[in-house]
Amino acid sequence: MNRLILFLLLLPVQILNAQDNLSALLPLPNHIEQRQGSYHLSSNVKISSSTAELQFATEQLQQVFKQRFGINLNTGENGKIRLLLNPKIEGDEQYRLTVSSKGVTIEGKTPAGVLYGVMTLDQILLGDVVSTKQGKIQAVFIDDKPAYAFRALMLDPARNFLPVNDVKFYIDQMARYKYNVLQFHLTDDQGWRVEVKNHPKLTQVGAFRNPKGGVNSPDNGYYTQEQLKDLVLYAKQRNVEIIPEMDVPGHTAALLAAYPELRCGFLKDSIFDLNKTNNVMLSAANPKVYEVLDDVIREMSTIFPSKKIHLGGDESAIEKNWGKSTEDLRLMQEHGYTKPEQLMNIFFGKVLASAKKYGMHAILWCELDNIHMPANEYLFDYSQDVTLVTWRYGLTPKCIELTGKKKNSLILAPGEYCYFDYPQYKNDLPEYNNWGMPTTTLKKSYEFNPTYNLATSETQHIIGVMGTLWGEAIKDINRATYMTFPRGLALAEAGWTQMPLRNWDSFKNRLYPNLLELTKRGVSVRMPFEISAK
Ligand code: TNX
Repeated sequence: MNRLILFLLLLPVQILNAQDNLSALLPLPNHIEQRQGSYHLSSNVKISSSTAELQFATEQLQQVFKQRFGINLNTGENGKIRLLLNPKIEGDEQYRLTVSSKGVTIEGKTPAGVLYGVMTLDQILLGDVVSTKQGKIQAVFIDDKPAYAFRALMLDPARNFLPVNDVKFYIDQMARYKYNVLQFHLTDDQGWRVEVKNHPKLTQVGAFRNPKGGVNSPDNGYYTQEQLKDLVLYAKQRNVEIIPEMDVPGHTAALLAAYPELRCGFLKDSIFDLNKTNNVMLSAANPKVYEVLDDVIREMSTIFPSKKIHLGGDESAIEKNWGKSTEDLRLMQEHGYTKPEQLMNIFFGKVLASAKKYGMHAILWCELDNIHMPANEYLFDYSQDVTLVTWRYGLTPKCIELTGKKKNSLILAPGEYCYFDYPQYKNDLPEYNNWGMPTTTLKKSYEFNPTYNLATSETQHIIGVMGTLWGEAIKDINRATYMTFPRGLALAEAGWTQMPLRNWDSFKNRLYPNLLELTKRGVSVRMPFEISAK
């Protein structure tokens, strides 16, 4: 390990408390070298960028100088502040930031890397109040790249709709902390939030669960395809990829409110409403189900260029729905199945074939069989090309082991660390949610170790982490950011910074300037008073 980093790690907490150029870095960069001297800024200094692809990063940098030093810097040739694409840099999100007495250089292999260098420079200035006031930047060399390629937050506008501008606001905050994926939970029992041109009732019926509420009610609303395309571009500029989620075959009351004929046969005559039940399921035996889902996936593939789609697969009430109708029983007999759970193989066999047909890579919530069947097995035989997300409380180690054996890529969203709908502090309003979830304190979130102390060979299939903000009690964007921050800052560091460099006391200190900065930007955050109390 670099001796300087080791030195930094051993610095007593009091010294880290001092405001300097490292005191607001979050997530902590993986390689930092403090250097002698500083760069003195003057207002006639220019910013030079090596290509037009760096325009967005350049504009962001101009804003940084404006905000931190109060000066407007022009762009031009031979500037002392340089943004460069450097093909010799290895990682797609890697950046090198060099500040010396001669100037500032930020290099990356891609515009995303350069943008991350700009974000880090901004945090250097945020932390180093004294130098910034004197119009200078302390010399430093940072060569940084993420621990994990997939660093996601999940928003759930299915439960309570979030207008498009609020989602953009959320993406802005994500990007500052180097999150690069927004998983967008667009459908659930409480709402279908995405326009599907071939099946307009999905939104006409499924997006308006409160007819009296009007368009400003969080109960109602959906995104048009045009809005989503615009959102995708907005996110891409900030190196955030949007992955849509259509949750099937459970969590489908909104879909079934629009097209009740797709319900599984057994429940044909039962009464249910949009929002009122979460036990309904799509039929596995009705060919129309697959036609509709094929259309949905095809239309999504034209909106989301990342070509990834999350298809749910969680919490299906199989025992209440499947394996009872004559159609289901016939299907089971045909395939020699003895358990209704096995119909999942048919269901996802078809749905995943649609994803493949449209060039989309599928992601599913991992259901371990110990919920429905004997322990230590998958609920059904996920094909190897599916990426799974582990989420159930306490089951992640088992899921890491099983996905490793079966060779599925894995995203970690364990309930005990990554569920940001859970309260942050006991009995602390407005943490209240009505399904009585356990408390996940900031400290607990920070303790998340994505390697689970396993050998590298056992964790190589882990591609990253995800914080999930389930939306049952998230009525608006202020509540969304309040529940996300600061825990989302802890998770940002779990996704970016190598475990040996992570340290709770250091994080605690770097947190405060960032919470203040978020607040200044109009982001509602929770002040974690319990950790500041002596
Ligand atoms: C379980 S986590 C769900 C969500 C709920 C959440 C509430 C998962 C894959 N499914 O539908 O919103 O619990 O915490």
